[in-house]
Amino acid sequence: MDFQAHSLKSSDDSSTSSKLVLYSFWRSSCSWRVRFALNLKGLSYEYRAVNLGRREQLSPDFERLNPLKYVPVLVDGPVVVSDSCAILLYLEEKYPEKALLPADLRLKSLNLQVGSIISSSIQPVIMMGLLKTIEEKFGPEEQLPWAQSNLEKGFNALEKLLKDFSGQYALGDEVYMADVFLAPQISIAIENFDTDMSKFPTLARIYESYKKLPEFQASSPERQPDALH
Ligand SMILES: N[C@@H](CCC(=O)N[C@@H](CS)C(=O)NCC(=O)O)C(=O)O
Repeated sequence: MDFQAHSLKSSDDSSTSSKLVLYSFWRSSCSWRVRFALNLKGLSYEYRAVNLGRREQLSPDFERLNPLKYVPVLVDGPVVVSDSCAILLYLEEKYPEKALLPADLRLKSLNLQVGSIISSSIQPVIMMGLLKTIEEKFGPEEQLPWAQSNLEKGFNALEKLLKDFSGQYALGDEVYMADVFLAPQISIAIENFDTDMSKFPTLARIYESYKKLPEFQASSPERQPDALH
């Protein structure tokens, strides 16, 4: 763990190596989005693990990188960006090759809408910290139904939104930013929360396409250096 190296205040630290550094936790879906996008763009990066189980995100050094104390954080030379949405938009501008946002305005806004539904209305209401609070306040048996009902609400909306636009992937036959948000979220819904995907045929179908993508496979939790097998 080395959070110190990037907690420099200087904004003109151009001497810093230009290699991208990603602070990530193997099981974090927000980190997974960024890993998937970096792979799709063919950008190599150094992986720095932040062990959320050991609460390393609360250390003063990490807090200097992200005052909200969440992963992921991306460091690109003097630029430090936290929050997966901000990171993805940063990457899209800085590294426009293999664009994840299409030029067509309608498609672009649908991509942003899918990302926003997942990052604002699904992930925050099923995140580990909140589920722990639910367990403490209402009992362990309340965790799973809470997560499942919130996933179902979000997935119902996504299914309706995407069914007339999807192809091999969420918005046609190209992989876009919507897919970067969807793929980890669907995987987590299935693996961690036993979500019945037969209710969401479009999402279930495109998830089969994601599983075949080498960029997605390489971004999966169990392939990360900090994975506990
Ligand atoms: N909106 C943020 C959310 C980040 C977030 O919730 N990160 C979680 C892991 S997916 C985290 O660091 N949790 C640590 C904690 O709850 O203390 C993003 O998209 O990056």
